[in-house]
Amino acid sequence: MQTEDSSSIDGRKPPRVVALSGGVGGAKLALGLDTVIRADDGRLTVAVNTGDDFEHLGLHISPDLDSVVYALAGISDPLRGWGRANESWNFMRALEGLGGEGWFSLGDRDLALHVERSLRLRQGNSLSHVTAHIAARFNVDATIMPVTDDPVRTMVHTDTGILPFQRYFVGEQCKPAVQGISFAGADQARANPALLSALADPALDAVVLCPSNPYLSIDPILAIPGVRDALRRTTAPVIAVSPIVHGESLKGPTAKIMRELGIEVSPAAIVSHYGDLIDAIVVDSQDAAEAFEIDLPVLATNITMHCMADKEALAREVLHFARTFGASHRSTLQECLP
Ligand code: FO1
Repeated sequence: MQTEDSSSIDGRKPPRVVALSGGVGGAKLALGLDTVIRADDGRLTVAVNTGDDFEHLGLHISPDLDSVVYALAGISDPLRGWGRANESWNFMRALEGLGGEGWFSLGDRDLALHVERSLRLRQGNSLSHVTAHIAARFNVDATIMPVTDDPVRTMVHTDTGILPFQRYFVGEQCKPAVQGISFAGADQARANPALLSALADPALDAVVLCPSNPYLSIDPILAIPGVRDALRRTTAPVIAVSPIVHGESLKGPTAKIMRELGIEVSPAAIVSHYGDLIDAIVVDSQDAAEAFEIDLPVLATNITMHCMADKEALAREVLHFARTFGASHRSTLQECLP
């Protein structure tokens, strides 16, 4: 069992970290973690939500995987967060000129990735394999993997009916009121064995739940059989970074969805949503006064990542936080597991 003195975070030995992430918001922290961990010769594994994936124009689109890959490759669009920087839109214009579907925008450079991925999948390669190939082509060091190679599709139950995720998110701009969320295929999906083995690694230093939407982006990961159990059994501290700051979302519709589902919009509600899966939470300094409501170790710091320095600073703080309480807290929990 690890002790604080032998911890590998803060440069004593190369840190090993697993991050669970959705798309744009999670990718920001994943980039900070990657930069900090690489500087220490450590190893980052990012397991990414695939509930947003869909077939579009005959192509397999994996938006969250792509947001993470592009971010870690340093080529993501800095304003949109999704897709590539310096993008051109000739394909979309040409498609619309033909009367084709224009509601989901595929940039020319981005399109190349979807074509190549779809081809490789059709040739029988797994999504993990194809993702690893793409990440390598972009010189990404971190291991980026889909949480499963099997199809899982997030379905948003709204006041206007049940919508596939991208129809709700992009097509309807998240306007319909959410009444529930389900993950088609999750029950039958097999968790990525590489994720399970990374979580079972006794040398793992931390598991970070990125500040992605817990309901739309992290829950589809947790819905895959075996993932919750692996999180409960990992010897590393599991730390969530709050997606809520001062009653609003860091990014996207998290706060809106919480309100629609009748959930108080606060970091404390995020803690109760994750329940016994997490050992600690990182909240924004603006929510520091709420820490007393949370029955877990809380770090209050600046979690709004506006620039690269913010991303790295938050990553450093999360990893330091993991070291300061992690090992002893986790070993106590392990003694309680059957
Ligand atoms: N988001 C949008 O709001 N509009 C789009 O047209 C759009 C296209 C798109 C294409 C490729 C891709 O990888 C992502 C794209 N996204 C778009 C983002 C994506 O829908 C969401 O950010 C995620 O699914 C939520 O995490």
